Amino acid sequence: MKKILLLNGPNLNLLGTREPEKYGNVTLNQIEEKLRVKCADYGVELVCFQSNHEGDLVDKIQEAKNIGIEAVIINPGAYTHTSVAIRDAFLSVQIPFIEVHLTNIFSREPFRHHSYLSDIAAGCIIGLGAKGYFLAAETLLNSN
Ligand code: CA2
Repeated sequence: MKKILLLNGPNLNLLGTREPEKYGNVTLNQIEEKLRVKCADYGVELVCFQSNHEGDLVDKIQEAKNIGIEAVIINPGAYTHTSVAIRDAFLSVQIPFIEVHLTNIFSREPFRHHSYLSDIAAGCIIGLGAKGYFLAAETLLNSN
């Protein structure tokens, strides 16, 4: 594994600044930096991208193929529950991805119980806070 893409969807740029009781008090920048260092320890480059716009996330997934990304860690935010476009992008590029959610979406409102991505994900890590991103990275870094 040489290159991993970390994707975060809408509102995750607010991490660590609002609703800490729900989403924790670590910022997205802090998560990205720690993950970058962890990946570098394994000689892997981590590419980070966050957007509040669905099409930007689709563009990044399409582009991933052309820049040699071998796996994706994604928290699609609210697009988890709505985005056929992000699902189709993953189906088209055929790059394995791990879906991460900070909160346990199954203990929240019923509309959060369905994900358009989970059935095509390599794995899902749900409800473990920011640790979920690190568990996803460790899994990829220790795979061949
Ligand atoms: O639990 C998760 O990681 C979610 O993907 C978070 C999304 C939510 O729509 C999904 O159902 C589950 C919401 C992200 C909002 O992020 C914020 C972070 C800090 C402050 C406010 C919002």
